[in-house]
Amino acid sequence: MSLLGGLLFVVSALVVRGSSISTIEENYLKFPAGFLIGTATAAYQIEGAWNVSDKSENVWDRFTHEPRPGRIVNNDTGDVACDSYHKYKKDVELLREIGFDVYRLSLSWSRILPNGFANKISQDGLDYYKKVLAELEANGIEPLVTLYHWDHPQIIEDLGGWTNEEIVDYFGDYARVVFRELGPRVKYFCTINEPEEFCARGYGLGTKAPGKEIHGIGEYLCSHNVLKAHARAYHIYDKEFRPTQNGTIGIVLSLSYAYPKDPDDATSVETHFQFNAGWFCHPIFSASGDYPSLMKEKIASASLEQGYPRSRLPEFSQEWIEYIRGSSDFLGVNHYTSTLVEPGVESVVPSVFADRKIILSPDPSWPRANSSWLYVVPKGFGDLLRLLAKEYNNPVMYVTENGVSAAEETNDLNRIQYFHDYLKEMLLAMNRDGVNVKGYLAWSLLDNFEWTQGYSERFGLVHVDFNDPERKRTLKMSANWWKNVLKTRKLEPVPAGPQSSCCTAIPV
Ligand code: GBH
Repeated sequence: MSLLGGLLFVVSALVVRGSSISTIEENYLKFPAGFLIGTATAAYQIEGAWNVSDKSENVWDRFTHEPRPGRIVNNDTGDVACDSYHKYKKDVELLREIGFDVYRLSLSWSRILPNGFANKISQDGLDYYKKVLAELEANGIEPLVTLYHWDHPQIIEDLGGWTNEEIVDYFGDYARVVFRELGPRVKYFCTINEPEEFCARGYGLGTKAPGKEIHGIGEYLCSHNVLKAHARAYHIYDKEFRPTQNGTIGIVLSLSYAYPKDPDDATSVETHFQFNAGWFCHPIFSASGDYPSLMKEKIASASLEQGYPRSRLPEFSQEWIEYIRGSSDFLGVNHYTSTLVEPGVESVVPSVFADRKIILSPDPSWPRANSSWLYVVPKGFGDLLRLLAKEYNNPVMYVTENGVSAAEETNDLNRIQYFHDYLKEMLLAMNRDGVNVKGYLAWSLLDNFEWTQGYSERFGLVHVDFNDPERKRTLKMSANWWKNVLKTRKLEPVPAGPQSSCCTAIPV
C-alpha cells in the first residue's frame, strides 16, 4: 500500500468508525417500536369527591381528617385535590394534547365497594371509572389500571387492614369485581402500588395512613398479607379473566439503588438490595421464591437478640411459596433516587429499617430536588435496571413511576433535565445492555396531593392552581418537551436556560 493509500485507509477507517459509533449511540437513544410512553396518577391524590354518592371513607380520608397537628403539611386533605372526579375529561384532553400512549390511573376501592366487601357494588363508582375508560379509548390512550394505591376502605382497616389475613380474600373479591366490570376495557393491570412504603410507614412508623406505629411487627405482617393478596388477584385474573380479556398483570414496587460509602463494602449494598427489592421481588420473581435468605437471617437473629421467641418475620408454607412465585407478568418499577449505604443501626428499634443494620445517606455532591428524600442520581437508574435484570432473569419491566418535585413554576427546565438524564440511562440499559423495559410512565400528569407533604411538593407536568375552585390546569415546559419526545420517539435535548430550585446542590 502506498503512503497515500495507507493514509486514506486510516482516515476512512476513522470516519467509518466515528460515524458508526455516533449512529449506534443515536440508535441507543431512540424508543423501540411498540414501547409505551405515558404518565401516571393515583386516585386519592387527584380525584377529590371524597364523599360523593355512596363512596365510603377510606384510610386516607380518616388519616387526613383526624386532627393531628404535624401529620400533614398545612393539614391538607385530598377532599377536593385536583377534582379529577369532575374534571376527568380535561385530564384526558391534556393527555391527548401532550400525546401520551398510555395513562396509569388507580381505582378507589371504597368508591367501587362502599362496604369494603363485594356484597354491594356502587353503580356510581363503577360508572365513573367506565366513563374515564371510555374517554381514554375515544382519545386513543391505553389505560394501565392500578387496583390499589394506598386507599383501602376504613371498614377493612377497622378489622386490622393489611395486618389481618382476611384481607387476602377481601382484596381478591374486590379485584374480581374490577376485572369483571372494567377488565374488558383494560389490557394492563397493576395489583398493588409500593407495598414496602405503606407497610413500613403505615403499619411500622405510623407516619402514613392508617398511622399505626407497630414497627418491627406491623410492617412484616402487612408485607406477608400483601404478597398473598397480590398473588390471589393474579391467579383470579389468570384463571377467570385472562382467557377472554387477554391482558397482563403485575405488581409495582418502589426501588432505589445503593452505592457503598466505603468502596469495598459490597455487603451493605447487597443488604440494601435484598431489603429494598428482594423483600417483594424474591418471593415473586426469583427461581426459588420466598423471602431472600439474607433478610430471613437478619430479622431472625435481631428478633432472638431482642428476646422474641421467634422471628418477627412470618414464614410462608410451601404452598404459599409456590402460589406467590411467578405471580406477575411484569415488574412495575417506581424509581426516583439513589442512596449511599454503610454499616450501622437506625434509631427506630425494632423495625425493618433497623433490622437491615445499614444506614442510608445521600452523597454530598448529589443535587437535591424539592423533596427531602429525592436526590438526583441518573446513573443509579441504569445501575438499578441492570441489577434487576441480572438478579431476576431479565423480567419484563415497566417503569411505572419516575419524576421529580420542583418549585411552583411552569418553566420547569430542571424537571426536563431530570427526565432527560434519567431516560438516557434507561435507554442505554435497554438498547445497549438488553434490559427488558417495555414502557415508561412519568410521575405525574398533574401537581397533586403529595401524601404527608400535602400540596407543598409538586411533581406535575401540568401545573394545578389549588387556590382556584376550578383547579385550573396549565401545561409546564416539561409537558411541551414530552410532546416532542412523543413525536420523534427519541430523547430530545434540554432547552437552554436557567434552572431553578430543583437540581442545584443543596448542602445537607
Ligand atoms: C411514590 O413513592 C408514590 O407512589 C406516589 O404516590 C408519590 O406521589 C410519588 O412517589 C412522589 O413522592 O420523607 O422519609 O418519609 C415514591 C417512594 C419513598 C417517596 C419514600 C417518599 C418518603 C421518605 N417514596 N419517601 S420520608
